[in-house]
Amino acid sequence: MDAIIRSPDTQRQQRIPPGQRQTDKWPVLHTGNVPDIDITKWQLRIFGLVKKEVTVDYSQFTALPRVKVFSDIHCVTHWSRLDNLWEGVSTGLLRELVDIDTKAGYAIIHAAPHFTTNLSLDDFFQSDVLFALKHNDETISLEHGYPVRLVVPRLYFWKSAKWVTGVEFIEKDRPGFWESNGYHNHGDPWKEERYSY
Ligand SMILES: Nc1nc2c(c(=O)[nH]1)N[C@H]1C(S)=C(S)[C@@H](COP(=O)(O)O)O[C@H]1N2
Ligand SMILES: [Mo]
Repeated sequence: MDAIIRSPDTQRQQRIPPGQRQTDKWPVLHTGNVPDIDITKWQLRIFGLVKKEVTVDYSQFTALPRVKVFSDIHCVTHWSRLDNLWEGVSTGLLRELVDIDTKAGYAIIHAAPHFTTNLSLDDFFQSDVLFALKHNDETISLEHGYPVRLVVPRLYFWKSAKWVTGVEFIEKDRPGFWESNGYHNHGDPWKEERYSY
């Protein structure tokens, strides 16, 4: 594995964005129930504006090359958790699995149970964005998104979908679950892009 990728927020002098408080705990937040995961049936489907869609199972996914990312978590509910070490598969690796249409501008992340979130391809393919399998050297727990959660360090944590099942490439932006329910479409914590009203 290559060197640890340091998310830019961890290099700031002042690491706590406006309106946030630091916590050492890691709260659990989501809509709906924690899903039942049968790892023998888990799949990641990469579809939409791609030449040929691809589905990988858990053993194929865990055999992909990995990266480590060091990042801070900023939740829109005002807590920030610093110094997280993630291990998993870089979103950039998807470009080797599928041929993405040049018309694609956005990615919709699909997750259990019936969760979605939207990202511009610019945000989705930042070098510190990954599909995490581990947090601080331990397998991600079920409540935090086992087997695979997206981690988007530069945006509020609701973009970091737990229990990921698919990535859909689309041309025009489409709000996801929280983005349709009052959260900001983008979610930059340094600009306090919290809500859309
Ligand atoms: N599948 C799924 N992922 C999700 C959510 C959800 O409701 N479903 N909620 C998001 C929100 S609002 C937050 S704040 C973070 C919380 O992650 P944590 O429970 O690991 O702290 O997960 C995000 N990912
Ligand atoms: Mo949240």
